[in-house]
Amino acid sequence: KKRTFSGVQPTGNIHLGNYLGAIRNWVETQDQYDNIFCIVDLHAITVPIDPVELHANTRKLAALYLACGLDPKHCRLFVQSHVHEHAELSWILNCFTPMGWLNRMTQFKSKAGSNLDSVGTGLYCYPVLMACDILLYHTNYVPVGDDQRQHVELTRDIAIRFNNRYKQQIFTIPEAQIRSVAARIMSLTEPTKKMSKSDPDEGSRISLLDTPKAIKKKIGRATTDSLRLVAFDPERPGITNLLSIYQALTGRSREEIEAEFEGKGYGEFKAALTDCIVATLEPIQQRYHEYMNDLPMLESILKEGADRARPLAAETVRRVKEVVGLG
Ligand code: AQP
Repeated sequence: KKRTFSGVQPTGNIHLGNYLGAIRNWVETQDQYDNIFCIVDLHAITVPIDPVELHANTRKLAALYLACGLDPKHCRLFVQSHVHEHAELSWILNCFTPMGWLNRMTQFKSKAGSNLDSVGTGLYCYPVLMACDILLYHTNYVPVGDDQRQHVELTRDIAIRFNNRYKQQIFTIPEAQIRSVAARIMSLTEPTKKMSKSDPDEGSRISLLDTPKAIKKKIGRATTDSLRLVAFDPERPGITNLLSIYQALTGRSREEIEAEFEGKGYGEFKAALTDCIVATLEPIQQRYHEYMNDLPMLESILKEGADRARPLAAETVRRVKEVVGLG
């Protein structure tokens, strides 16, 4: 079987963008691949984060992975910092990655802004750590949202450069797997920005743990426009974003959806969208609480996942150190 690797940062409550752009796709194809899914806590410390919150978020995210349908029988599911080879390979590959390549990464530019005196160098080197996550496991496919396309390209470039330098196929060259629907869910309040966990405005995203009341309120307040026409239109990012969420959740085509709401107003569409989101999230939330009520079981799933991932990572690091001349 081909191998997939992907992860989410435990930086807060995961949202519909993370679910539709990434996790749901992992669940759908988990029978087809040899899967490795990680909670990337080393990535989470590239920005300031409270230690108690980080620890709790890591368990919550594990419970959400399982609640969304990831099955430990079909995947190695673990916490990145439990397999120390991620950090070890990261130092080595940092030494091989030109700064010019990292200077082009748009995520660093948008997250660091003009605060170069205060952001840590970890934020700058974040894409190299992500490359290590992927390359450690000879990953073939990386199922991610559209915002991660550039980082997967960089991973390929690093792998090719390293293989060429040592004239050996040390790393497998991975490919990004990005769906055409819901690859980039936008903020509900500012639909030209992507929906993000770190947006200070709670109203900008639907968290997977939001109550039906909160969902109704957020969708009700979501930015649209004055045209009152329920149709996909790149010139109208607000309504198009809401329609894309509806499309992803219902699996219907754009034409079917536009026909369904022909002659109807935004109120009617928003009510249907709210019902659809609530119906999707209710069973996930129920299972989430069941997992959170059995933390020892959750810990044992994560331990087993790390124990099954570590030998693969250790073998890659062993080969890398050998060709580099370390040890
Ligand atoms: N808005 C989005 N639409 C579709 N996919 C998305 N993803 C993130 N936002 C969207 C995908 O979710 C996976 C995990 O993302 P992450 O936690 O590693 O970090 P991120 O991309 O930086 O996501 P956030 O929510 O914006 O987190 P913060 O605010 O903490 O940085 C990835 O596959 C990503 O593509």
